[in-house]
Amino acid sequence: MKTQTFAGALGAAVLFAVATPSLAHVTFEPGPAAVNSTAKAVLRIPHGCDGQATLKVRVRIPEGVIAVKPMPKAGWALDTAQGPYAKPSMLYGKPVAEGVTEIVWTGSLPDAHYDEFVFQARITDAFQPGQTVFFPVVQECANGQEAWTEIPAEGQDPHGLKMPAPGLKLAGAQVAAVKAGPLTIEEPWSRVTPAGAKVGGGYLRITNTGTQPDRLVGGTFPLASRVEVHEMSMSGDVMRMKAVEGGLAIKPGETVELKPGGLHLMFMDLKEPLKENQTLKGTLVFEKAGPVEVTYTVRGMAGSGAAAEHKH
Ligand SMILES: [Cu+2]
Repeated sequence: MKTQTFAGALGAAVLFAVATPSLAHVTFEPGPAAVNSTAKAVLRIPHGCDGQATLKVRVRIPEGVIAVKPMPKAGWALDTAQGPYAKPSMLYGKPVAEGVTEIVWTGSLPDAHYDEFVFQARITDAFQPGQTVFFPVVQECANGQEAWTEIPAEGQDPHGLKMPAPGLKLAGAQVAAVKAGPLTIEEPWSRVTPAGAKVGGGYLRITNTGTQPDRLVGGTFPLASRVEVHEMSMSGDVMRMKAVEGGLAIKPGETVELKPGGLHLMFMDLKEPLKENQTLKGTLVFEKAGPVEVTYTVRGMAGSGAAAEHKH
């Protein structure tokens, strides 16, 4: 079925990809991916090989990535190579010793066009949170190839590479819950903001394990002039947000979740945009528990919670 092995394609690519002008790279669309979870990978092919149409897109699956399912594409033949993994992984309590090692889409994509190739894959704990998983990709054209197969060494800046393999960035490690007296604060996060945006959102969970109520009355955020607690409310048919008067009550035994589309913190007068994977230390101020330091992780637009943005 296949005309050439991946290794053969790589060898040939060394000969062909010499005088390729530097163009937009083959990359993955940013999206949520994490250790021990299934990621949807959307590979973006922005151009052909030196003006020629792309006839094949080959994606090599790295060790530690299992349960791969490519999405069929109209007009493209889909083929996979299967093989044993160097090290079996556990999936739902069962060892998985083999699976897809390469995906090949065969069709035609003119150089002037752009397209996306999709697969889902489970990222095992062979990877660390915060790491990038690189998938070497070869574009084959009638008379040449583009081999996006360079993987940066640890600590090396991938921007220095000529033909970098596209990578899926894994979410960082979960920050441990913060305790402040009877209050537990979990998973503080924020979201990337577009350039020029004046406000950002802050999300987290607060649980009151004590016997007395407390109130979240404010906080600080390093890039904002002030922090407000907002709630959403309907005004006619329009969802609006407004500051919670007198602070947010956290009753004994209650967990209050601040999330997109609901109660949230609003970081006002942002001095600069929030960037993906940034971590920012801020504080929450409670009436009784006082100020508590929390670290926000900035997630991408597709980050968890984006789906909750729809209006109820
Ligand atoms: Cu708001």
